Amino acid sequence: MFEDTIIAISTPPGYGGLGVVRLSGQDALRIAQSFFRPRSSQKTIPPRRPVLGKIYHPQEKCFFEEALLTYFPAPKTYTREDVVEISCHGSPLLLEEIVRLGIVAGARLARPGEFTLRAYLNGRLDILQAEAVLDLIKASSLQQARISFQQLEGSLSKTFRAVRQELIELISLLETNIEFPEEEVKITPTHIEKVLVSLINHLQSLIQSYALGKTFTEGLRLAIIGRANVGKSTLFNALCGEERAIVTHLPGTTRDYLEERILIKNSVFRVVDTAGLSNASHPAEKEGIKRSQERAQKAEGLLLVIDSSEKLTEEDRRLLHLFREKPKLIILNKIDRPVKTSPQDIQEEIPDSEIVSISALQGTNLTQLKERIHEIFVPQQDFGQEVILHQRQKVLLEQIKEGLERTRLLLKENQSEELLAEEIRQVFPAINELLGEVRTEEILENIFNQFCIGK
Ligand SMILES: Nc1nc2c(ncn2[C@@H]2O[C@H](COP(=O)(O)OP(=O)(O)OP(=O)(O)O)[C@@H](O)[C@H]2O)c(=O)[nH]1
Ligand SMILES: [Mg+2]
Repeated sequence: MFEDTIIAISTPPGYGGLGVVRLSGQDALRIAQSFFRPRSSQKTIPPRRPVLGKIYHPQEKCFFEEALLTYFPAPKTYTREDVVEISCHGSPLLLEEIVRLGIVAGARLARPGEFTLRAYLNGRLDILQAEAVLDLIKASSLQQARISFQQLEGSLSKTFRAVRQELIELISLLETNIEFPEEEVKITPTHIEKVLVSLINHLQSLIQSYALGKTFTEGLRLAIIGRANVGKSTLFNALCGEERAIVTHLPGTTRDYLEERILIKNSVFRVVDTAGLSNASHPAEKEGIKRSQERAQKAEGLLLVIDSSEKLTEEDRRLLHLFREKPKLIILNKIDRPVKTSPQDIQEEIPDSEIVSISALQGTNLTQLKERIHEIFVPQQDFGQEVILHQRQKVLLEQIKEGLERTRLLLKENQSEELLAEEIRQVFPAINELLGEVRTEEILENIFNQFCIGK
């Protein structure tokens, strides 16, 4: 429990019909009563019931606002501490004056996210639920709100705890073998392999769901790359439905990247136009190319544009082989002209590549292109409630999965059970961090600094 009592305006800045000031901490009620006078003659404030009253200014000795006060005694509150909510007119001046009176009476101004931080530190929410609070406030689609709400109710925490439980069981299986080597109960490597594979698949599905999660939140980033003059900016404009980027017949037109949000079948994408990746001479062009490469690196998917009216160049080939780990759609552009590079030519270079032929200039096959974008970059499976919305979670899940894959390799090499168990133990810090059970200042700061004051 914390010594001090915090106070903040919990409604957004600006004028509104209503505004709410919230206090949390052991002195919440005493502090509120220093400036709040109930209308009726009642002496005590009943819990969880709004009480009508007036705000009194002790220094100016006057009443200046009418308000409703609700007192929520600990521990059944958002922060598990005593909480008082004062709702009055949504005037920034009045609300700030109430906060000031609270501070005079001994409260401290809350930092961003501090109410939720207390809820977390007092064990009311785990870290995944705290993240879900933020997601819910910032939800950019109803789908995201639905998922965040389920996660706030603990769905994701339950999933991750189950994963941890399975790991613990796996270790105890291995330990049974270590302790009773000659018993009948001996667990076979096939069985261990089965448990490992099922866990790895589950983790893989969680990791993949991040791409779906992104299309509900800020949008999945797709970088349009390709050598100069192949029609990247023309395609970018066609996808955005407006003339956003400058197009000329000269190579090296785009020098800085541009980004736009587009919606395909309810999924949000952030399409990035980049500078043509080629040998540039002008310093601005060089810098543009460097930034383009960084953008491509950061993107979740790539749209690689190739000019089908020209023969494949060395540069095209290099780009085809670049970023092999990223999902990529190859776009053969300018099919309104005689074709010199066909889908077959690309398949010969990279078998099984995803290709679509278009004319960005004339708008040919754009609908088909959008459908392919959706198919390739948005995972099509149904993840149910298990959708990851945070990179933090994805990175930790990847670490856990890698650890299990190493364990699987050791199993294949017929290594001892001790070694396998040891390898699995290595992933526990990651899963505990995922659940917020190891606290580092850095994680807490990263998460709670994204909150607004008053939440
Ligand atoms: N015929 C034809 N011309 C096209 C097509 N798409 C783009 N172009 C033309 O190709 C030229 C280059 O187009 P941009 O969109 O500027 O190409 P870019 O890849 O962005 O070029 P940089 O920014 O210099 O890397 C322009 O003259 C476009 O009009 C197409 O589908 N067909
Ligand atoms: Mg361009």
